[in-house]
Amino acid sequence: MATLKQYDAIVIGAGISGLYQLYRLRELGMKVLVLEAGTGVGGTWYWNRYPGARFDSESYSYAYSFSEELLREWNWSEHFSSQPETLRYLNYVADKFDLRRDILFRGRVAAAHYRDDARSWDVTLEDGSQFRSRFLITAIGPLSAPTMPTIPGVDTFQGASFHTARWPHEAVSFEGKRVAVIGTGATGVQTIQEVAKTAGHLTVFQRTPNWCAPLLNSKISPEEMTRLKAGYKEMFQRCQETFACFLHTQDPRGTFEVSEAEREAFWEKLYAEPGFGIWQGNFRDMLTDRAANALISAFVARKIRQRVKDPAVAGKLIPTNHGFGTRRVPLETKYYEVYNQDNVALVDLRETPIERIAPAGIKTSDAEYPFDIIVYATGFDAVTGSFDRIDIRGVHGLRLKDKWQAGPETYLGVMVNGFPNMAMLMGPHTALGNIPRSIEYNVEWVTGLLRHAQAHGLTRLEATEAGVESWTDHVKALGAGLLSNEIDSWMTGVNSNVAGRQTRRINRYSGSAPAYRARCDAVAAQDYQEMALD
Ligand code: NA7
Repeated sequence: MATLKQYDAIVIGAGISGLYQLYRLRELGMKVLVLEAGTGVGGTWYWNRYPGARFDSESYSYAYSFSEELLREWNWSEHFSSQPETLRYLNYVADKFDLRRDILFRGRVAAAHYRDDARSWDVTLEDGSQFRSRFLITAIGPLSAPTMPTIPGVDTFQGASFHTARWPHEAVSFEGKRVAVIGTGATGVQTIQEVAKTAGHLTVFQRTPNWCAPLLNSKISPEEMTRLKAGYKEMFQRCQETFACFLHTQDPRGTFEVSEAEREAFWEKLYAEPGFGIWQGNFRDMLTDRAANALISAFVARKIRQRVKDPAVAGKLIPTNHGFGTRRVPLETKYYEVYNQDNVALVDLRETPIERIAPAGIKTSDAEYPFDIIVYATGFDAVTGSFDRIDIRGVHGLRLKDKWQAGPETYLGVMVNGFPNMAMLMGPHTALGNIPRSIEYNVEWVTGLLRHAQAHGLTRLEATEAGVESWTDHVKALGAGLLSNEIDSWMTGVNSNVAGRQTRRINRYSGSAPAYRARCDAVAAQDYQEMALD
């Protein structure tokens, strides 16, 4: 063990959070190593190269805000950036701040074990190499453990098949091909509308329709970019003030406080505006009041019926088991119109479930469909899945996966009792929302904690049991009354393809981002007295 390479901090993951954490820890003069499974930086935007992948948040609101110079230098070409451009941006950031020299690529972490005698973490890669570090920071993302469906025969298919989050680096052509897409979440929707443009024939296998709304993306002219840059300060300030750090935030009015005509006009306006406004900027009671939710759902259902020519197909595309906004709203670009195309068919798996994947295609309860390509847009083992993949052990060898068996328990979404010197970025029970905004705050808070440790010679930082209990209770209480917590989705931790993930749990902090920051700021202002520091 004496030969282990020693670091002050090891960060797992070189996505948006890992890159920024490295930048900040360097400022503390720390010796930092970032371990990254991929061959490049970018995390989510490195892995998710599927056709049509792009932001649903405004590009500029999603960018890093910490460097004036970076903000001045980088120009976005579209209001909602595509994956290739976003990946270029993150590479630009890595180059600009010379981050690569502390990143080990192809370094997938298999295990991280805390050793109380050394007050350090021993980190082991899949290839067996080992490192030791005082602090361990997980920057592994809430949506980074892809899950394949547990349909029999998946391995027997003889054509090409891809999970959207493991898309090859080379372009895949759909020209003249018979293509299947399984899954109609935010990823499936983006994939379907893109693949439909060129596929010989596309068959969409839908188990649960989602409520989608128009993205209304457009190009940014150089003049507009100049104007946007001039307004960056106010824009980032607004993101700090809104509920979930988006440019959009709840309308203070209740659904029934306005006349029917006003309501309709408001919804028409939101439906015609780019981005998440219709989800994040709707009436304040939309996600808590059943009658209010039913009304907006009926409005969006009417839109779907207007856009899809065949009423039977439209009917299949309208969700019946959940209301608008209670799952993540996929933003779309002519998604519904895809079903008016001659080369696209929709298979409703509630009527005819998939029985198996066959060597030549997909067999449902009533037909066999031959395919050249199958795309699995089947999602992720969300929030805790990326932790479960790593053998993380704390004091006395306690496994994090076991500790969280009944659901995650954290202190501020950042620390876990029994796992000293480990901090999580975008972990369970932290404020997510517009992710980079939340990431910057998370990173700065963790950096503040480590700065405090440095200044006071502290070598063991741990959340107390009481601190964890109080935060976990708080997060659960915040979730009470939210219609989204009554629905199966990745947000409630349900994944039909993962053992033990069939029941809903509270996976996310659902309070406001400003309230989250106020709570964390208060802890820091009191020198982290709530924690066990030594
Ligand atoms: P999601 O939103 O979890 O969607 C996964 C989709 O795959 C969803 O439509 C599922 O249907 C479907 N699915 C999963 N397993 C199966 C099987 N076995 N058979 C048929 N259909 C299946 O993941 P996304 O990648 O779209 O998006 C995740 C988030 O990433 C997104 O919200 C953004 O925030 C970024 P189901 O609804 O479970 O019936």
